[in-house]
Amino acid sequence: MKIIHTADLHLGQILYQNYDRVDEHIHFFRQLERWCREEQPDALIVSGDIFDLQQPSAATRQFFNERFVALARQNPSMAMVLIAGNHDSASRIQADRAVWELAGVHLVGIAPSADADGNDDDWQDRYIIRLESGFIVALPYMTGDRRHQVQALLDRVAAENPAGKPVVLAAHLAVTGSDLTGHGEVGTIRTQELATLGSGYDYAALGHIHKPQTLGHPDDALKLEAVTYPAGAVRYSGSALHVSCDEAYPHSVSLVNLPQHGSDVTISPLRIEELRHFHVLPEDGSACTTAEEALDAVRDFCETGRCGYFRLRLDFGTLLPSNFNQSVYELIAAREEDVRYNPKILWAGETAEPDASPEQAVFQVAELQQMQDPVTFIEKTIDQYPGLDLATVRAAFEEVKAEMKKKEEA
Ligand SMILES: [Mn+2]
Repeated sequence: MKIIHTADLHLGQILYQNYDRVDEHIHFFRQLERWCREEQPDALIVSGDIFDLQQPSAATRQFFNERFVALARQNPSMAMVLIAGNHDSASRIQADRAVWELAGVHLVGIAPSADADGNDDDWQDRYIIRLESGFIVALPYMTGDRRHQVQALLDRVAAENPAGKPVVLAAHLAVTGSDLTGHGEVGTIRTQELATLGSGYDYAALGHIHKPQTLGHPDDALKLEAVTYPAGAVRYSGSALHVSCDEAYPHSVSLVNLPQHGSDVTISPLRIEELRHFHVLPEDGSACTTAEEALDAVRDFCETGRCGYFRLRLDFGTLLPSNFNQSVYELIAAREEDVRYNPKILWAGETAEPDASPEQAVFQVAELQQMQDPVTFIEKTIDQYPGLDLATVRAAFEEVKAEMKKKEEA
């Protein structure tokens, strides 16, 4: 069995409130299509976070439809398995399942419930994809521990598999002990023990962590040659694009060869060439100490024909005029297709926190969804609103709340 494993496409992502990434995604899909054509895998697995938002725009949905229909047409014998990640709407992904089955694309959106009975075939069939070449157990993002359900699925596959075909598990989660470098949710990210994925698979095709890595083999993380592991290998393919500028390591999709159940697994990373790189200016690792110096660095970047995303590294003591960002946007205006600005400054110097980064999310999506009080949100993001008086905001919200209560009672 041969699979291509990718994850975390984040289709529809808008970066820095400003930049559409559709051309970068087109560039990614061209490479993916070429790899599928050349390698003729039995299956293409997308391990969650297909979309960046729960309700992607019509244009983003159209993009998804066109790209996956093109892949299906090009590779009629290749199965595709796509699971929902935490960024996706489980029910929306699930809702499209029946239509996509016609094209050989298996969408799995909704996770098994905690009380799903291990012996009821009906629920199990939603998560087991039976191919000529092997089995894929496809688990979308799960908010609770589902180890009993996962093991029940793997046990059922084992019972159906006297021929010893390879078994692949697809899932979207952060496994304890994985390398979260550059991941936007470090510090707040919830990890789960690998044991919750049960046993009986030959390869676990994971999504959620954007850095490519095979669990338990940190030295292999950025290798681009084929590496063979004993059965039971667990890998994050990594995201399709650099989702933030903290992810400046090479990205890849994983080509995986599984001869049979229980035998060694060979993983070959296929390096993704990105359309736009991420840069920090100045590129020599130093920090600018004046606004003029920073603007010169931007001008130099533009005039030397460089392209990609950039952010500036400034000394912590640097004073910036209030129209600084405006000046940067004016400098890059003539090259807006190629040069893109991340306005969050990287502050260098004694008071700067080494781990603080603008892409570091303050919340997990789930946390945000559960957040009831807007003041909680403002409190947690207070550093983004310089000059905002929290006491006044609190008082204003109290006033609104009181007013709404009055209306309800009326
Ligand atoms: Mn994710």
